[in-house]
Amino acid sequence: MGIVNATPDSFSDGGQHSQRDAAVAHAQRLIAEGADIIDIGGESTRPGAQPVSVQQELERVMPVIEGLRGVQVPISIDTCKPEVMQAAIAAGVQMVNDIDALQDAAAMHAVAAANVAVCLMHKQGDPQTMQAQPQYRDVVAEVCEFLRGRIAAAEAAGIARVRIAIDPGFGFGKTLEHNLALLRGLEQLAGLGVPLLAGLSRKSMLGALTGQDVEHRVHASVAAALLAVQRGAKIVRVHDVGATVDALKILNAVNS
Ligand code: 7PJ
Repeated sequence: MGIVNATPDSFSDGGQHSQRDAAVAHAQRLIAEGADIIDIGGESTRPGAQPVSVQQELERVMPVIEGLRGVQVPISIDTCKPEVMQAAIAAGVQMVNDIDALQDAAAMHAVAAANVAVCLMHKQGDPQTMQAQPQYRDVVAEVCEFLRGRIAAAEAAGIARVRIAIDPGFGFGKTLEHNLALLRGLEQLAGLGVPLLAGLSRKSMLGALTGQDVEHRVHASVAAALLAVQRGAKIVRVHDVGATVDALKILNAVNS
């Protein structure tokens, strides 16, 4: 899954792809490099980021979605807003990536009413405050229980299991130790029986481990993606698609 940020204040792109044409061109490049899904987001969820309005988010993402009409891979919309989900679904996106795991009833309804896939992600707290003091008794068990509950809620709302993926939400209300525990324990999450998505690309935990700033985390990101796939992740959400695809080709060759 290749990341396309349609935000002026994104985690890692520094607003570089905030213009529609740049974002569309970037997505096309990621597809050429081997991305199987393109994930478009219009609200930065970096720690401390401020929320944006529905209108603002629509203005950022819809032109990019429309600019990618006809591409050969499914498009995912990274949003927790039901209005944005609905508009994106109407424009043809095939997946909703909700860092709020459809806890908003209207979001649950928007996905249930459409025939799209969904990624349910765990987080503790909200982007504004989540990194203040994350606490868990047993982070793997708690994330597992949360995701099990969200799968059940989605199924109860009429979303078939085959449409659901889950994600532990690396960096979303987690310390470095929590993130490492989740990566070590990923197989337990993979055991929940739906495809597991892992998003580690360029995240601050990789900066903490390597001392590299966000522009220089490609190698660490590729290593993290490889480790996640080795532990059962079926989808990796990454910025550096070409490098990750090469690494996964080696892993697949060794495993097959
Ligand atoms: C994730 C995400 C993630 C899913 C972001 C960033 C922060 N969606 N959206 N999983 N992270 N499913 O890319 O660094 O880890 S935004």
